[in-house]
Amino acid sequence: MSIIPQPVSLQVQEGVFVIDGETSIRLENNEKILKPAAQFLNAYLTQVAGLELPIKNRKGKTVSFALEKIEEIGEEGYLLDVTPTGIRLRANTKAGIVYGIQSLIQTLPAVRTNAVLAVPAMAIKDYPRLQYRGMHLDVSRHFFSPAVVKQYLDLMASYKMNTFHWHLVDDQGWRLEIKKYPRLTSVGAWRVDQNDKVWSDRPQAKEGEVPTYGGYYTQAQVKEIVQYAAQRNVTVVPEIEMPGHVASAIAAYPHLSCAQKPQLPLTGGNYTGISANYCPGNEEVFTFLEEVLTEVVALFPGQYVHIGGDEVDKSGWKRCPRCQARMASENLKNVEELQSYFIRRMEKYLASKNRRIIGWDEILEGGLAPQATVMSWRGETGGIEAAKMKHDMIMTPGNPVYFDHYQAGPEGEPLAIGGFNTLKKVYEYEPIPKELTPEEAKHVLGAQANVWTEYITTAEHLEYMVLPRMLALAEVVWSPKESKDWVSFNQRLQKHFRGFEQRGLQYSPGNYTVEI
Ligand code: TNX
Repeated sequence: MSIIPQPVSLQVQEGVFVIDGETSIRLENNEKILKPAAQFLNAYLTQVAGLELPIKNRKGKTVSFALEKIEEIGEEGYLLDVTPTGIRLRANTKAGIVYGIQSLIQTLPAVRTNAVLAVPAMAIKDYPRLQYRGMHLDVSRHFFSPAVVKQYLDLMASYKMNTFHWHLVDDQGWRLEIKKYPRLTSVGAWRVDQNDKVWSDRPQAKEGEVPTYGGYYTQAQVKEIVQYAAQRNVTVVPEIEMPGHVASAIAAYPHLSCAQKPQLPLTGGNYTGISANYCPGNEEVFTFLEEVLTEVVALFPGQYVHIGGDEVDKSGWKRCPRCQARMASENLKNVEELQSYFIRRMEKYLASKNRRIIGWDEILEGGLAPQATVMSWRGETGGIEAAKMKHDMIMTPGNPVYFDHYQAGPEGEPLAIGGFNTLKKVYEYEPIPKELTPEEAKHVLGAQANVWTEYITTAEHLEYMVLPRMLALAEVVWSPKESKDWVSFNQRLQKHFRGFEQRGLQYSPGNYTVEI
């Protein structure tokens, strides 16, 4: 059996169960909840075998689903029993059923064939180690269509990753339709670089240059994607960057920056300085963001909104009279505290909408907002500090879970941002730091890989950066720590590689062999 991530327990037994035209799906209870899961399985069977199993309460050859109270497997776990006479899948929730189906699917062909669908008899008991199993995607530096996003979600879901961090805002493009502020997408989603293949160091467009590259998601598309994700037990966390990394918003609405000057069109370049930041001295900025966030929370039902907070060049705030006035009136000692003031106001606003914030670890500087969850990217230090302060946190250290970094080479590899995160390094990653007491460790919600796309321009390149490293991360966050086994993982990986080939998915094949 080549299931990834490795289940908590799996016993292979004698014989097989054959799924064929005589097989039906039986919903033992909770029909309304379980029917979409049955349809999900059917969609796969149709794809690989042209089969659609009737969903009815028939005896005989059945794949049966039931929701039951089963203490030991928790919210997302499942029990999957395959015998020569039938398949039975049980869980506490629909999420568990969907994960059981994903494991079942991994025993079936990857593409349409004439092969008999023979599932080996087995008993699986399975549940995740960590509750936050994330994949991030930067759609600002390069835009990826809704179809590509859905494929990304499919890949995530196949490996039981449950949180999609959608980096919708950055300097190089605002990608989310906001009805109240149409220029965010009519202006902020487009840039001038004719050559969108590589990261450019050129922040300024020339007078008269015309934006031609970009794109954005309409609210209708976002709703569909959020629903698509939910069917696969994936929660979408939108990231609305602030107060920095927002040259796109400033290009659309220049009055939101301290300089308040009209901007040249956007480029794909690397932005610094006040033309990339909101002005924390300006009340209009807060009104703007509250109105934007009102539309955001209406689109994304998950509990979290990511408010960014990373890499803000705050030097301009020192020279901005309104920022100085704000600091005086709020009794703020420095610009770090000014950023903290900004984030706290946003946290308060989002709390009034029943949402919690996540921010990059810079939000620790100048004082952490009271309920904030910290995403630790500059190593693990920020995350450790947050956990010690009894704040939830998510581990996303650049080393080893930035998937925009090289995984092999660099010879023969596509141009990447630097760093060297091999498959083995990802596999060996341990997200719970030794420095934490068991009580503090409870604040480690999980881990996430970040995929920044300065150099990633196509769906194929994106697949290549994510496959197979995401599979290693999936095993890190799902499987019991004690069952980690690099050799077994590599053996199981081979079947997944064949599946990627059959589906025409790009992946990095050789990066691990040198290290075994
Ligand atoms: C830093 S990671 C950034 C991103 C870049 C990335 C490149 C983080 C919170 N900010 O804006 O894309 O480095 O690896």
